[in-house]
Amino acid sequence: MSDDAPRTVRDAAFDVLRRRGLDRIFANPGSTEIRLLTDLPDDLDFVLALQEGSVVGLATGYATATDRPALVVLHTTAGLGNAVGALATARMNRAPLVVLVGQQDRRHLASRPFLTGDLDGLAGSYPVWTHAPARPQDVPGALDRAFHEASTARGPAVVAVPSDDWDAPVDARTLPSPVVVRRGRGPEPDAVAELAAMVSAARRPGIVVGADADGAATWAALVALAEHLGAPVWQEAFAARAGFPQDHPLFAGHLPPERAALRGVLDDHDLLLVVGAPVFRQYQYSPGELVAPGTTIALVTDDAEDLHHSRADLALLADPALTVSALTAALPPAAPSPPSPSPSPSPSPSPSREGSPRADRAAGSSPRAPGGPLDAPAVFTALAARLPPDAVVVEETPSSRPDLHRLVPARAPLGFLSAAEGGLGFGVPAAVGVRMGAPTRPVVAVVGDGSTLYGVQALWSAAHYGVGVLVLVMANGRYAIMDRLAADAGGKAPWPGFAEVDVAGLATALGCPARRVATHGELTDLLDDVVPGLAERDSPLVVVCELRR
Ligand SMILES: Cc1ncc(C[n+]2csc(CCOP(=O)(O)OP(=O)(O)O)c2C)c(N)n1
Ligand SMILES: [Mg+2]
Repeated sequence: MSDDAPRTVRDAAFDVLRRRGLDRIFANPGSTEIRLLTDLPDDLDFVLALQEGSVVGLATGYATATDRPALVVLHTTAGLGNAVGALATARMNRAPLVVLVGQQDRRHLASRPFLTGDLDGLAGSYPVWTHAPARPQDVPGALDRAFHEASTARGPAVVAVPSDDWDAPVDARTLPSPVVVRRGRGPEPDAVAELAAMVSAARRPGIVVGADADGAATWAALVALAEHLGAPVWQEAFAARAGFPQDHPLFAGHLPPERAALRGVLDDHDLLLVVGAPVFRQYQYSPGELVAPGTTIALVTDDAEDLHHSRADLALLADPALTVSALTAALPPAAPSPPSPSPSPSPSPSPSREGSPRADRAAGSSPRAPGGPLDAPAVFTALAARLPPDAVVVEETPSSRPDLHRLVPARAPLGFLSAAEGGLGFGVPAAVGVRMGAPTRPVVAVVGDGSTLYGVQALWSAAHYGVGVLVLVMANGRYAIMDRLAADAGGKAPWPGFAEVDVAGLATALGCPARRVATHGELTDLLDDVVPGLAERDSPLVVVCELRR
């Protein structure tokens, strides 16, 4: 060991963090992390959130926007326990996180002191890796491995570190982990040929894209393929991200999350090529097959979990962009007059079906009286008319999500983001984290009033750290979607509304500027004022849209 070797486990751990670009610590601190966090070196940023769901939500947004692992520090059982729902979302959203959880001092863990954490298994199977280093000297290597685990499996990797480990001397510089990792991602040529034969044989192929197709390279590859085939492109139901430019003429809308409707939308097609999505994401159960008999399904995904539970005739586990590009190159040249991109309103499905957004989009844009009351379509139409194409819309507005999909198309990669499994409390913190990670992109969170309350502390972080995110709160004073589900079930909901909750007041109390708008004119005036400056904003703004009740 040379003279300049790190002296302590803490020094060596910081070197690992620096080397891996984990230079921003999203945290809520406790006594078990004091030795780690006190006198943090200047080149490591600390970002406080006031509850662990928001800590992890911020980090998830940040990791998503930067496309790199983000670092989270949580406080033993209480911190990790509070964070579990958000860690599950990070896993489902494929957000790589290195999660360091503080533990009591090793030297008396056996006698179960105050703040001992029974951490093993606390987050269930949601982490991609969970580890308690055997010795203090193993901590730096464990953090390096957590970085690799999080990157490869795309989810949270959890390392529990006892509080006394940080001061222990290090005994070696060489970590038991690779310095550089290059992941093989491309498809096998034979597999591409097999897929190309299947696609060429199809009379009328359709394409379904999912959250794992979100990225510039995959979008470009899918546009080229869709145009080559003249095939319509649907977005998977309840997607966390957009897999295709939703203003493209071949975009056919969002698939319904239920089998009978799904069969109706897709029944024209003898082949479905699914890219970066499970086959198919369902919500409410309905009986029957996913697709009509005789429909062939090919799946291209780099997510083994999705692949393993997907119904498919052929599945390729490989990078979607590389595979789709290779597929297009392997297809015969397009016919001289291919089916041209369908003119508006929609390619194949009839306007009454899900999957034909543009007709509805047009309907939603009818002029509104300036003094007229607000409803969700009015808010989304006004927003869509003003948003620049590179805007990021973070969604958590359960009863009006379909309206948002119809009226606000994602026009750039990362143009749309939501929680993949529907756990509320993601929207506000994730939007703040996205804006931290993509500081030049306009970021708008569109959140229900109930949803806002699950992650409301993140507004303090946004205000404190000068994060210029716009949060549009759809204030209907209740859990509208839950009320609707209870009514559909033919019964009476026992939960009350919460119209007296003053979300703008809460935001202000957290140090976050807030406004209320109740008419169309108030909304459009405010959006005209705020949206053009979104890319440059350095403070958050909450706009509570008081919807007609
Ligand atoms: C953490 C969590 N708790 C509860 C739920 C169940 N849930 C789904 S939607 C919803 C109500 C959302 O209310 P709000 O954000 O006001 O949207 P609205 O339905 O009014 O559009 C609830 C409680 C959930 N998805 N996640
Ligand atoms: Mg509501």
